[in-house]
Amino acid sequence: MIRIAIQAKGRLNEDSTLLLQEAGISIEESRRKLLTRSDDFPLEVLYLRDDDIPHAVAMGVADIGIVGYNEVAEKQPAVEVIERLGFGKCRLSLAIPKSEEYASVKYFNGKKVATSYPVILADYFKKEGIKAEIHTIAGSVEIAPSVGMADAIFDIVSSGGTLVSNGLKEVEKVLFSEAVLIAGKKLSAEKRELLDQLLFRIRSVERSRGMKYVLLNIPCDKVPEVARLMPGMKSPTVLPLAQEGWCSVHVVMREDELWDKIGQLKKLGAEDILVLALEKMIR
Ligand code: PRT
Ligand code: ZN
Repeated sequence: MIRIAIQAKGRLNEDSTLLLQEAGISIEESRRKLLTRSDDFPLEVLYLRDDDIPHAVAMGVADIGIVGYNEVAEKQPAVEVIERLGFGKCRLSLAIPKSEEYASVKYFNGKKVATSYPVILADYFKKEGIKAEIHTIAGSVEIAPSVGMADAIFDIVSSGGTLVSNGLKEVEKVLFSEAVLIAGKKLSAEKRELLDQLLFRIRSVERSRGMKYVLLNIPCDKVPEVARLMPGMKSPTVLPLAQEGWCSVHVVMREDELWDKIGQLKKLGAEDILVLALEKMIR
């Protein structure tokens, strides 16, 4: 049995649950408690606040966890970062009132900066040789300058909308973050084995992200050119159509590359291009 800690409520909860589900591990919503067992994998899910996850994993209360990298960087728990998970993307940035002039990070010398991430910020200022006052607050960091509590803030930014609506501008991007899978450093051999199985499944899901299964019809004499354009995983699957001289080509490819290639495919005479969702790529 392996125990994973995920966020109980908040921005990472839905994507964390979805990732487990896509990896074939279902947790019934109706049975959701603080601790829930999955029916189809020897896994328990512990629902916690994101702030508590790094420590819970370091202490062995949970064996593994899904949490924002920003929390790991701030709390510096004794855990291993096993895998970046590609969701919950954001950055930790310095922001100042938009009317202020800004030339370089030296701006922050002698300034008072409000944040919930004092460790990361102190590290950054030290590296940059800046002497500033760090004022730690738990929430609503973005209003600190307008109420006279600080000159600047250091906070999480994703779209930037919150900064704009508080009359602030982003001037330094300090740390890029996304959800990560973390693990305790002293897992038993049995738990390691389960972690490896879980990781194998997660990677198969991740590999299929942004990938599509594409089918198209093409005159058979054009197949070699299509194969050059879209090599697929090994090479495309080619099947004859009932209509003589025509073939069906099947290939797995990145969706963003597909749009670049549609024009060339059309020129080669491709017809009836079908783009299907891909759930998993197991290697
Ligand atoms: O209750 P609990 O303590 O578990 O949750 P929480 O409220 O502390 O965290 P939550 O759910 O807000 O965020 C969890 C994790 O999501 C964070 O630790 C980050 O790793 C990640 N994440 C991704 C974000 C954002 N994007 C984000 N935009 N966390 C917070 N924000 C906030 C930010 O603080 C700011 O107030 O959203 C605002 C900025 O958003 P924009 O889009 O206006 O720039
Ligand atoms: Zn939190």
